Amino acid sequence: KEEINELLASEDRAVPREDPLLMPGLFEGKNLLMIQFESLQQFVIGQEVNGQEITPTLNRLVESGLSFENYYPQTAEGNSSDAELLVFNSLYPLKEGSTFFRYPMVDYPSLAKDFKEEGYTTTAFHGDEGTFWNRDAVYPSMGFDRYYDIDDYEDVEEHALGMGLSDEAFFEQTVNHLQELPKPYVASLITLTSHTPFLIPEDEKLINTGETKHTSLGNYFESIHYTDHYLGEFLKKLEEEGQMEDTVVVVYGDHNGVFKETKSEVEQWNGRAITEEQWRTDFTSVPFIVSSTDLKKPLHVTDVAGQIDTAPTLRDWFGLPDETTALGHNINRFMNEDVFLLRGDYGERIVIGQDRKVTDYQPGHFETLEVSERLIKSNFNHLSE
Ligand code: GP9
Repeated sequence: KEEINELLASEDRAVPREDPLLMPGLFEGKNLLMIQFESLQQFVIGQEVNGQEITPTLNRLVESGLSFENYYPQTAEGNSSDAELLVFNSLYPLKEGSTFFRYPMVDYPSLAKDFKEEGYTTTAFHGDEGTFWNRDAVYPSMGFDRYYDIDDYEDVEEHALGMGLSDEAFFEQTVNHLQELPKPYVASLITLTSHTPFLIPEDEKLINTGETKHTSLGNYFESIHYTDHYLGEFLKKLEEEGQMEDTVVVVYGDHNGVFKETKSEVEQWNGRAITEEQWRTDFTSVPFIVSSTDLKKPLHVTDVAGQIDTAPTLRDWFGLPDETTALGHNINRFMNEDVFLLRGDYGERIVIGQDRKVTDYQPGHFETLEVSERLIKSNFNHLSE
């Protein structure tokens, strides 16, 4: 433990803020809905294609809530499951393979467990097989009482789309499951339809992407718009049921969906050339948006943050004790001077500073992640049956 603490201290690059972003404990006792939006990237937020908003629902949430513009994914070979690992446990993923498969039953320092201690119901929802990414084995270790996977949803064949259940059916039926949960609850919803290769059937497309139609980028826009639309319907339903007063909604992207191969299409769409550095800083961040009736005015944060910072920050906003191990920083009270990024697709370590410039770039460098591996291994004492 001492060794880990020393390593953590040597990696500390945070500076205290003069004032917290939000009043600590502002959301105490509220339900928390965490929505992990498949392949969602920041560069589509507030943007249009062929004269139409790509993400109208998310744009409205940004206009009324708190949003980060420079929140970076730090996932590795475990892709979406690494995002869950990072966000809920403030641990970096392992450098090789999937953490969820290699360490399914360790005592994760999970946010869900802290909520449970406060009497919350903890539940996860996803429209894929329970075994995918070993989630059915890992979720209990992360403190989730119940995992609703595709087998818990109805008319699955009729609503199959892409890798599993369509997000339309997922959101529609999850509303009913949420109604049954004892409150307060923390619920993790993992969306699926906007997964590569982003193919939405012609009769289910909800946007005409004009000149980008039938390109990789156009397909990406169509599938992001699809999920954004049904997220909007979902939120509307919760609103009608009067659930929003007591619920904080957090939407974040898990990892990138548009990679450098598609850079020329992105350049054509937004009409300007993009340098390598601009690509790394401006086209690899993912949204992190918080919506709550407790937020009386919009707050748009440009500080650099990573998925690793999510759990300690949420603990502060929900007034949970600050005793759980976290490799990230509480962004409510500290600012990162820089953030380590691990990109699974190129295996590179990128450091982006507060000035949003790349301060360090090392292909295939994973040294900082050793801290996580040691931390996870040290938890083997707590292996359950
Ligand atoms: C699978 C889904 C997608 O259940 O979460 O995972 P990904 O392929 O993006 O890691």
